Amino acid sequence: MQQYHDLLRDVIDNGVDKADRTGIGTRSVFGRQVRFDLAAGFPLVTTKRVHVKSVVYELLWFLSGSTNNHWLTARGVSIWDEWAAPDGELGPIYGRQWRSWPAPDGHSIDQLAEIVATIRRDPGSRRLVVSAWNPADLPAAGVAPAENAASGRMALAPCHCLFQFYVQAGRLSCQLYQRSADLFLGVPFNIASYALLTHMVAQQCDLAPGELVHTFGDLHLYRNHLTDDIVYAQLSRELRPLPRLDLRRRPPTLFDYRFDDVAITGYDPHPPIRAPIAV
Ligand code: THF
Repeated sequence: MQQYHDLLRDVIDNGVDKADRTGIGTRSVFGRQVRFDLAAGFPLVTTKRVHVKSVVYELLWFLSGSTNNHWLTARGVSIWDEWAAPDGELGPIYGRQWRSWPAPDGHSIDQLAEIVATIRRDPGSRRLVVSAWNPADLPAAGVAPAENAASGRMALAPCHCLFQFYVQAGRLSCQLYQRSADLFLGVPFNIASYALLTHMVAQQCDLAPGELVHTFGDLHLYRNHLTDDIVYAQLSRELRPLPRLDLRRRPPTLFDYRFDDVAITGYDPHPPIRAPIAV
């Protein structure tokens, strides 16, 4: 995960101070790209422990099409608690747009099911794109996330908002465009999540996992993470070997994976580093 450490250094060295929606303030750069060869290991940050259970359940939740935080809390995952309405709703975020994007004529589009079908039928397609950025469902500006969710809008605008698959020589690659990226807390989750999704889609299409290409818009470190016991502590730690990921079973569809299907071995990270999340 040298790439991750290079991004931390890049934002520290080249970032510009910027006020943000949450009021905390960031140091920010615009337009960066890193790539991970999924054959070289599973790209999980090793210089702090990443809570893989939250990553896996969050992805299964997206894949299920659910947008209700109760699904996650029932499984002990609290990473979406800060944004949910009292009934657990987060509005039409990722799960809704991926699995049932509302079409103008009232039917809904299962973007992910169509992607798997298209990769199988026409792997050379240049249209293997999934978008969560649905302008009609974006939150109203200046309204709190839970209030937006309660009124049927997205609690938060999608941060990882578009991804594209690419097949070459029997390998499936994925490129993610992330418009806004919380480098310390969110990005290790986002990398692991899309790496896992790529493994799953590859398995469903009888392909080997290729590369994950991660492209960033506003890449930032929150000011309250730029401290000796958070970001600088992590930068002082030595990288360790990447773990590996195996899918223990091949479920009938992309939507039938279960938590126990995901096996991560050889993960020996440094201890976790706690940091406050910007809401
Ligand atoms: N808001 C902000 N400010 N950053 C984000 O990364 C982010 N997301 C999602 C929506 N809004 C965001 C939520 N994803 C953690 C990790 C990912 C999140 C939210 C929170 C977090 O607190 N991680 C801790 C604890 C892990 C745990 O309890 O499981 C960590 O140490 O990693 C990005 O998509």
